[in-house]
Amino acid sequence: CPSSPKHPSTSSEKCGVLNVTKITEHGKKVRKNWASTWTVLQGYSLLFAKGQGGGTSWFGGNHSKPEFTVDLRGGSVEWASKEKSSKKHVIELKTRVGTELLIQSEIDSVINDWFRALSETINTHAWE
Ligand code: I3S
Repeated sequence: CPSSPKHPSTSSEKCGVLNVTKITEHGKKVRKNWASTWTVLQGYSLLFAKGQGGGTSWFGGNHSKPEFTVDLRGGSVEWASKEKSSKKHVIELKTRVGTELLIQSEIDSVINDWFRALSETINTHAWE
C-alpha cells in the first residue's frame, strides 16, 4: 500500500476499507457512528480517513491528512463480544489513552488478516 499520496513510494504494511466506529473516547462512551473508512497500518500507527469513494477521501482529494490516528503501543485487540455489536466479525481495539474502536468487515479473510496484523503490531511493541 502507498502510505500517503505525498509519499507514494513509502509503503505501509496494510491498508483497506473497513467499517469503523468509535465507542469510547478518553474513557467516555460516545455514540456509535459506523463509517466505511480507509484504514492504513503503518508501524505502530493506525490511520483512518473517512469518505472513501466520495471524492473527498484522503487518497481521492487534496486532504493529505488522515482524519485520525491511533497509537497502538500499549493497546489491546480482541474479538468484540455480542453485546458490543450485532455485526459479524467485529474487532475491538483499545488504546492506552482510553479510546475504543470497533472495526468490522463482512469479509472473513479480510478481518482475520487485520486481526492478525494488529495483534502482531501490538505484541511487537509491547516492550515499549
Ligand atoms: O450498540 P447499539 O446502540 O445497538 O448500536 C447501534 C446504533 O449505533 C445504531 O445507530 P442509532 O441507534 O444511532 O440509529 C446503528 O445503526 C447500529 O449499527 C448500531 O449497532 P451495531 O450492532 O450495528 O453495532
